[in-house]
Amino acid sequence: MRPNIAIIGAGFGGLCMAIQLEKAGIRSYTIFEKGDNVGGTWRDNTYPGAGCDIPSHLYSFSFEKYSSWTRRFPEQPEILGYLERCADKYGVRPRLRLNTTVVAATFEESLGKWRVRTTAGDELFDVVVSAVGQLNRPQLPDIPGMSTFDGAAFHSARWDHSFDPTGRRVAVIGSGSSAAQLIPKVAEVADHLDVFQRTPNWVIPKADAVFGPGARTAFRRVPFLQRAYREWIYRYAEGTLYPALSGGWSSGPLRKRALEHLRDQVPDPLLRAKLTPDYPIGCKRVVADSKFYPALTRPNVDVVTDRITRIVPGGVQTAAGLREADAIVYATGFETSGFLASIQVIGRGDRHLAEEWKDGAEAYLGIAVPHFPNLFLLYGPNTNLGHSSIVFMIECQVRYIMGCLPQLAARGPMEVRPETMATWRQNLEAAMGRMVWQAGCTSWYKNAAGRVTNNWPGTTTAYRRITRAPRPDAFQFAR
Ligand code: N01
Repeated sequence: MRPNIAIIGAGFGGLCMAIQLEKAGIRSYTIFEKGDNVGGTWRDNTYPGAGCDIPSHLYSFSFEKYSSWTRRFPEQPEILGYLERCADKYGVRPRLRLNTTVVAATFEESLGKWRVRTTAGDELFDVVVSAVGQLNRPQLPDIPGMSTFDGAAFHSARWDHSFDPTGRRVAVIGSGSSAAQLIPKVAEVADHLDVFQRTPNWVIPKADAVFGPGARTAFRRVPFLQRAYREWIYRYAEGTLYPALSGGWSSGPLRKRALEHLRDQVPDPLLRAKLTPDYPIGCKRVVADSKFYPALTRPNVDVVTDRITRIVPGGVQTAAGLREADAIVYATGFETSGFLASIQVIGRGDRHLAEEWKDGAEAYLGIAVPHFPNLFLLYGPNTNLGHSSIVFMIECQVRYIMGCLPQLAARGPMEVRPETMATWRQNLEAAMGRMVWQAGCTSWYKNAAGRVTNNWPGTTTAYRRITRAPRPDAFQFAR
């Protein structure tokens, strides 16, 4: 039996799943994509300066290495181009339904199949693979008066390209990774820029570099060189960044490096004080950027730490007074802890995923949920990283799901056992207790109750090991 598979989302995760199915000769799949192109977050985030702080040679599929990356840290158009080429090369486009939003998925017990409801109608599938990502639903703040603002106002992930910041007064609310990338670009052309910072982030330098024609030719002609370079980045992330960003041995040196970076780039002690975090490094996602601090020292830029009280037609009202603005950019992040919240998912016994997850999303290996047979998640709960490439994690998950397909084909719908899940939860909680994310900070790694629902507490090497192949005893089968 060839399972009929619905894939939700055509970003890195959905494309990886589709490509591996193609490679295995399984063409009985459909990718549903709400947007008008592949690319996921790299299609959505087109703000000036958008890019990735994981090196390009690791932030790409292991089976589709690309020798012609033009920079050490890729920018958004180049990543999107890479994903588009992957979709073309592996022939997934004929099975791609663009502009089609999945609104619900219900497991029909009598049929042993999922009924997937999209904006185009209902269809039955044996398997559902969710590849909706963790950073796909922009989060706008809840500030009184937002709708009264007179000028342009938009979220960083919904950049309004009809707005030209040249010579204008711009307010950016938020100072995370997205803000850090767009602020230098906007500051260069704006008349004035106010950066509204609620919490300072730890910022480390980003040692970006251009790969000239010589380097690119060398990577192309000597595949070993490219493999070795990728391996070196991977090992550095695992061996040095992982302990640093999880509260281990190398957090001291990394903290020192961040403070030196601040001292080198921000001469004004008052501004430096505003930008110095008071929580452990790694607790929130560390910003890797070498252009952010210099932008904040420009004469046309102010870092505003006064509490925002409301938005008024002419700008942003703070506890200390009005900051006039022609445009407001909400660089306020994403709704990260809801995972599949935009889709009504109903499993066996009429169980609603939203209800099952009301105290926090969780899944065995981040992939499987009890009572939801043949539903698999990519980049699901507790699989995000602060130190390395999510593409690596996605490849582990796809390989695991590919390993499940023959089992469910032979023995009917498979569902992770509640006792497997309980052991998983216990181990995860024990590991989480050792991580820095629970220290005194707020971050998108946690849900409102403070439970870390997004991050993986181990190394990626450990994750690869435990996801190498599905253990049949972890699951119960219909037959
Ligand atoms: O979002 P964020 P992001 N009033 O959640 C502030 C990846 N990414 O889009 O810290 C005032 O990090 C909030 O303040 P606080 C990367 O994984 C990667 O920047 O909560 N401020 C914070 O400053 C990243 O971590 C890259 O106090 C409010 C900001 O908004 C993730 O995406 C580039 C507020 C949100 O920061 C998300 O990054 C871009 C309010 N009501 C993104 N609400 C790279 O590879 C929120 N804030 C470099």
